[in-house]
Amino acid sequence: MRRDMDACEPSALDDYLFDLRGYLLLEQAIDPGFVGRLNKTIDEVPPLETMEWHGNAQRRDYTPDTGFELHNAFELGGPFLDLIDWPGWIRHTAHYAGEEESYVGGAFVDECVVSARGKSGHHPAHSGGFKGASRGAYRYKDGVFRCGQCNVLLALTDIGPGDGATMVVPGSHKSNFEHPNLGDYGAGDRMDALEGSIEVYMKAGDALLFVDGIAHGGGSRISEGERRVIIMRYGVLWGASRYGFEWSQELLDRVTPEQRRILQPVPPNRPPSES
Ligand SMILES: O=C(O)CCC(=O)C(=O)O
Repeated sequence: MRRDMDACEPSALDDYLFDLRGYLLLEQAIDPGFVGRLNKTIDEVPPLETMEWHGNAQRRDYTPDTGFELHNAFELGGPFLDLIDWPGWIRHTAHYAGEEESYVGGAFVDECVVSARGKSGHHPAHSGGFKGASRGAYRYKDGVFRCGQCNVLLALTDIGPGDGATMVVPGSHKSNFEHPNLGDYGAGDRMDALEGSIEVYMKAGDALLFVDGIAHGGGSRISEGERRVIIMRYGVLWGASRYGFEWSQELLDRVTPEQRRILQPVPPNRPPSES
Protein backbone atom coordinates (compact mmCIF):
# COMPACT_ATOMS: atom_id res chain seq x y z
CA MET A 1 0.00 0.00 0.00
CA ARG A 2 1.23 3.50 -0.82
CA ARG A 3 0.68 6.80 0.96
CA ASP A 4 -1.37 8.24 -1.93
CA MET A 5 -3.92 5.40 -1.92
CA ASP A 6 -7.42 5.69 -0.45
CA ALA A 7 -7.65 4.52 3.15
CA CYS A 8 -8.69 0.86 3.54
CA GLU A 9 -12.09 0.46 5.16
CA PRO A 10 -12.52 -2.44 7.59
CA SER A 11 -14.56 -5.15 5.86
CA ALA A 12 -17.30 -7.34 7.34
CA LEU A 13 -14.73 -10.18 7.40
CA ASP A 14 -12.25 -7.95 9.26
CA ASP A 15 -14.90 -7.22 11.91
CA TYR A 16 -15.77 -10.91 12.20
CA LEU A 17 -12.16 -12.05 12.58
CA PHE A 18 -11.16 -9.18 14.86
CA ASP A 19 -14.09 -10.00 17.16
CA LEU A 20 -13.35 -13.73 17.06
CA ARG A 21 -9.56 -13.70 17.42
CA GLY A 22 -8.64 -10.22 18.68
CA TYR A 23 -6.20 -9.51 15.86
CA LEU A 24 -5.90 -9.06 12.09
CA LEU A 25 -2.91 -9.44 9.83
CA LEU A 26 -2.88 -6.62 7.27
CA GLU A 27 -0.62 -7.98 4.57
CA GLN A 28 1.63 -5.49 2.75
CA ALA A 29 0.11 -2.54 4.60
CA ILE A 30 3.16 -0.57 3.45
CA ASP A 31 5.13 -0.97 0.23
CA PRO A 32 8.77 -2.20 0.10
CA GLY A 33 10.16 1.22 -0.88
CA PHE A 34 8.63 2.73 2.22
CA VAL A 35 9.99 -0.08 4.41
CA GLY A 36 13.43 0.88 3.06
CA ARG A 37 12.94 4.55 3.94
CA LEU A 38 11.90 3.70 7.49
CA ASN A 39 14.88 1.36 7.94
CA LYS A 40 17.26 4.01 6.61
CA THR A 41 15.91 6.57 9.11
CA ILE A 42 16.42 4.06 11.94
CA ASP A 43 19.95 3.25 10.74
CA GLU A 44 20.80 6.95 11.19
CA VAL A 45 19.88 6.95 14.91
CA PRO A 46 23.12 7.06 16.95
CA PRO A 47 23.83 4.32 19.50
CA LEU A 48 21.87 5.03 22.70
CA GLU A 49 21.95 3.65 26.22
CA THR A 50 18.59 2.78 27.72
CA MET A 51 16.82 5.92 29.09
CA GLU A 52 19.04 8.14 26.91
CA TRP A 53 17.29 10.81 24.82
CA HIS A 54 17.68 11.50 21.12
CA GLY A 55 15.90 14.85 20.66
CA ASN A 56 12.38 14.23 21.99
CA ALA A 57 12.65 10.46 21.49
CA GLN A 58 13.92 8.25 24.30
CA ARG A 59 15.40 4.78 24.36
CA ARG A 60 13.37 3.05 27.03
CA ASP A 61 13.39 -0.75 26.71
CA TYR A 62 10.15 -2.28 27.99
CA THR A 63 12.16 -4.97 29.82
CA PRO A 64 15.84 -6.03 29.84
CA ASP A 65 14.85 -8.88 27.47
CA THR A 66 13.01 -6.86 24.85
CA GLY A 67 16.10 -5.13 23.41
CA PHE A 68 16.46 -1.66 21.91
CA GLU A 69 13.19 0.29 22.12
CA LEU A 70 12.99 3.92 21.03
CA HIS A 71 9.81 5.73 22.16
CA ASN A 72 8.26 8.83 20.60
CA ALA A 73 9.69 7.68 17.28
CA PHE A 74 7.38 9.94 15.20
CA GLU A 75 9.89 12.59 16.32
CA LEU A 76 12.42 11.00 13.92
CA GLY A 77 10.41 12.79 11.21
CA GLY A 78 10.68 11.98 7.48
CA PRO A 79 8.76 8.79 6.64
CA PHE A 80 7.72 8.36 10.29
CA LEU A 81 5.27 11.26 9.93
CA ASP A 82 3.36 9.38 7.23
CA LEU A 83 2.73 6.51 9.64
CA ILE A 84 0.52 8.65 11.90
CA ASP A 85 -2.48 8.39 9.54
CA TRP A 86 -1.27 5.67 7.16
CA PRO A 87 -4.13 4.58 4.84
CA GLY A 88 -3.41 0.88 5.48
CA TRP A 89 -4.68 0.97 9.07
CA ILE A 90 -5.99 4.37 10.14
CA ARG A 91 -9.65 3.53 9.45
CA HIS A 92 -9.30 0.22 11.29
CA THR A 93 -7.87 1.85 14.40
CA ALA A 94 -10.55 4.54 14.41
CA HIS A 95 -13.25 1.89 13.89
CA TYR A 96 -12.11 -0.42 16.70
CA ALA A 97 -10.74 2.04 19.26
CA GLY A 98 -12.04 5.44 18.18
CA GLU A 99 -15.42 5.47 19.98
CA GLU A 100 -17.42 5.83 16.73
CA GLU A 101 -20.92 7.31 16.98
CA SER A 102 -20.19 8.93 20.33
CA TYR A 103 -19.44 12.49 21.43
CA VAL A 104 -15.74 11.61 21.70
CA GLY A 105 -15.22 9.90 18.34
CA GLY A 106 -11.81 10.03 16.66
CA ALA A 107 -8.39 8.45 16.61
CA PHE A 108 -5.51 9.22 18.97
CA VAL A 109 -2.00 7.78 19.02
CA ASP A 110 0.08 8.02 22.17
CA GLU A 111 2.97 5.63 21.53
CA CYS A 112 5.25 5.00 18.58
CA VAL A 113 8.13 2.68 19.39
CA VAL A 114 10.95 1.35 17.22
CA SER A 115 11.89 -2.12 18.51
CA ALA A 116 15.06 -3.93 17.41
CA ARG A 117 15.57 -7.34 19.03
CA GLY A 118 18.57 -9.63 18.81
CA LYS A 119 19.22 -13.29 19.53
CA SER A 120 17.62 -14.70 22.75
CA GLY A 121 15.47 -11.60 23.23
CA HIS A 122 11.73 -11.86 23.82
CA HIS A 123 8.82 -9.80 25.13
CA PRO A 124 7.19 -11.45 28.16
CA ALA A 125 3.56 -12.60 28.01
CA HIS A 126 1.01 -10.07 29.21
CA SER A 127 -2.63 -8.95 28.91
CA GLY A 128 -5.65 -11.18 28.30
CA GLY A 129 -9.27 -10.64 29.31
CA PHE A 130 -8.80 -11.81 32.92
CA LYS A 131 -8.51 -8.71 35.17
CA GLY A 132 -7.62 -6.77 32.03
CA ALA A 133 -7.14 -3.00 32.32
CA SER A 134 -9.88 -0.86 30.76
CA ARG A 135 -7.13 0.88 28.77
CA GLY A 136 -6.66 -2.18 26.59
CA ALA A 137 -10.07 -3.79 26.98
CA TYR A 138 -12.03 -5.32 24.12
CA ARG A 139 -15.68 -4.25 23.85
CA TYR A 140 -18.42 -4.53 21.26
CA LYS A 141 -21.90 -3.39 22.23
CA ASP A 142 -24.95 -1.88 20.54
CA GLY A 143 -23.41 -2.32 17.11
CA VAL A 144 -20.20 -0.39 17.79
CA PHE A 145 -16.68 -1.29 18.89
CA ARG A 146 -15.41 0.31 22.09
CA CYS A 147 -11.86 -1.05 22.46
CA GLY A 148 -9.58 0.93 24.76
CA GLN A 149 -6.47 0.48 22.64
CA CYS A 150 -5.64 -1.08 19.33
CA ASN A 151 -1.98 -1.70 18.47
CA VAL A 152 -0.36 -1.72 15.05
CA LEU A 153 2.88 -3.71 14.95
CA LEU A 154 4.57 -3.05 11.63
CA ALA A 155 7.28 -5.48 10.45
CA LEU A 156 10.41 -3.90 8.96
CA THR A 157 12.16 -7.26 8.52
CA ASP A 158 10.74 -10.64 7.53
CA ILE A 159 9.78 -12.50 10.72
CA GLY A 160 9.50 -16.28 10.36
CA PRO A 161 10.21 -19.37 12.48
CA GLY A 162 13.01 -18.74 15.01
CA ASP A 163 12.92 -14.97 14.46
CA GLY A 164 10.97 -14.13 17.63
CA ALA A 165 7.59 -13.51 16.03
CA THR A 166 4.89 -11.71 17.95
CA MET A 167 2.69 -14.31 19.65
CA VAL A 168 -0.97 -14.12 20.61
CA VAL A 169 -3.50 -16.39 22.24
CA PRO A 170 -6.37 -16.03 19.77
CA GLY A 171 -9.65 -15.21 21.51
CA SER A 172 -8.01 -14.44 24.87
CA HIS A 173 -9.21 -10.80 24.75
CA LYS A 174 -12.57 -12.20 25.94
CA SER A 175 -11.19 -14.71 28.40
CA ASN A 176 -12.72 -14.82 31.88
CA PHE A 177 -9.97 -17.01 33.31
CA GLU A 178 -6.31 -16.46 34.01
CA HIS A 179 -4.13 -18.56 31.73
CA PRO A 180 -3.08 -21.56 33.88
CA ASN A 181 0.53 -21.45 32.61
CA LEU A 182 0.79 -17.80 33.64
CA GLY A 183 -0.46 -18.83 37.06
CA ASP A 184 2.36 -21.41 37.29
CA TYR A 185 5.20 -19.20 36.20
CA GLY A 186 4.08 -15.67 37.07
CA ALA A 187 4.61 -12.46 35.16
CA GLY A 188 7.66 -12.37 32.91
CA ASP A 189 6.87 -15.70 31.24
CA ARG A 190 8.05 -16.38 27.77
CA MET A 191 5.14 -16.49 25.35
CA ASP A 192 6.53 -19.72 23.89
CA ALA A 193 5.46 -21.55 27.08
CA LEU A 194 1.80 -20.58 26.82
CA GLU A 195 -0.54 -23.34 25.66
CA GLY A 196 -2.83 -21.96 22.97
CA SER A 197 -0.45 -19.25 21.78
CA ILE A 198 0.51 -18.95 18.13
CA GLU A 199 3.31 -17.13 16.32
CA VAL A 200 2.24 -14.60 13.72
CA TYR A 201 4.74 -14.72 10.87
CA MET A 202 5.10 -11.55 8.89
CA LYS A 203 6.82 -10.24 5.80
CA ALA A 204 8.46 -6.81 5.96
CA GLY A 205 5.62 -4.35 5.26
CA ASP A 206 2.89 -6.44 6.95
CA ALA A 207 1.07 -4.95 9.93
CA LEU A 208 -0.39 -6.91 12.83
CA LEU A 209 -3.35 -5.08 14.30
CA PHE A 210 -4.53 -6.31 17.70
CA VAL A 211 -6.55 -5.22 20.67
CA ASP A 212 -4.16 -4.64 23.56
CA GLY A 213 -6.34 -6.83 25.77
CA ILE A 214 -5.39 -10.02 23.91
CA ALA A 215 -2.75 -12.16 25.69
CA HIS A 216 0.39 -11.40 23.69
CA GLY A 217 4.14 -10.90 23.69
CA GLY A 218 7.19 -11.59 21.57
CA GLY A 219 8.43 -15.16 21.14
CA SER A 220 12.06 -16.09 21.85
CA ARG A 221 14.40 -15.15 19.04
CA ILE A 222 16.93 -17.85 18.26
CA SER A 223 18.11 -16.51 14.88
CA GLU A 224 21.18 -14.32 14.48
CA GLY A 225 20.68 -10.73 13.36
CA GLU A 226 17.83 -8.51 14.45
CA ARG A 227 14.05 -8.33 14.21
CA ARG A 228 12.82 -4.81 13.56
CA VAL A 229 9.27 -3.56 14.10
CA ILE A 230 7.47 -0.31 14.81
CA ILE A 231 4.69 -0.46 17.39
CA MET A 232 1.99 2.23 17.39
CA ARG A 233 -0.76 2.34 19.99
CA TYR A 234 -4.02 3.97 18.94
CA GLY A 235 -6.75 4.59 21.46
CA VAL A 236 -9.56 6.73 22.69
CA LEU A 237 -9.56 10.46 21.97
CA TRP A 238 -9.19 11.37 25.64
CA GLY A 239 -6.28 9.01 26.33
CA ALA A 240 -2.82 10.02 27.52
CA SER A 241 0.74 8.67 27.49
CA ARG A 242 1.32 6.17 30.28
CA TYR A 243 4.96 7.31 30.52
CA GLY A 244 4.31 11.06 30.36
CA PHE A 245 5.74 11.54 26.87
CA GLU A 246 4.57 14.59 24.94
CA TRP A 247 4.93 15.37 21.24
CA SER A 248 7.23 18.33 20.68
CA GLN A 249 5.76 21.62 19.44
CA GLU A 250 8.12 21.31 16.49
CA LEU A 251 6.48 17.99 15.52
CA LEU A 252 2.94 19.33 16.05
CA ASP A 253 3.74 22.34 13.85
CA ARG A 254 5.23 20.19 11.08
CA VAL A 255 2.44 17.65 10.51
CA THR A 256 -0.80 18.06 8.54
CA PRO A 257 -3.94 19.24 10.39
CA GLU A 258 -5.34 15.68 10.16
CA GLN A 259 -2.18 14.19 11.68
CA ARG A 260 -2.11 16.84 14.38
CA ARG A 261 -5.67 15.90 15.35
CA ILE A 262 -4.48 12.30 15.86
CA LEU A 263 -1.37 13.27 17.86
CA GLN A 264 -3.17 15.85 19.98
CA PRO A 265 -6.95 15.55 19.59
CA VAL A 266 -7.56 17.59 22.73
CA PRO A 267 -5.14 20.56 22.66
CA PRO A 268 -4.39 22.18 26.03
CA ASN A 269 -7.05 24.72 26.97
CA ARG A 270 -5.32 27.59 28.76
CA PRO A 271 -6.05 31.27 29.44
CA PRO A 272 -4.70 33.52 26.63
CA SER A 273 -1.75 34.78 28.69
CA GLU A 274 -0.39 31.23 29.07
CA SER A 275 -0.93 29.92 25.52
O1 LIG B 1 7.59 -7.40 20.55
C1 LIG B 1 6.59 -8.06 20.27
O2 LIG B 1 6.55 -8.88 19.37
C2 LIG B 1 5.36 -7.86 21.10
C3 LIG B 1 5.21 -6.46 21.61
C4 LIG B 1 4.27 -6.37 22.73
O3 LIG B 1 3.94 -7.32 23.37
C5 LIG B 1 3.71 -5.08 23.08
O4 LIG B 1 4.15 -4.09 22.52
O5 LIG B 1 2.82 -5.01 23.93
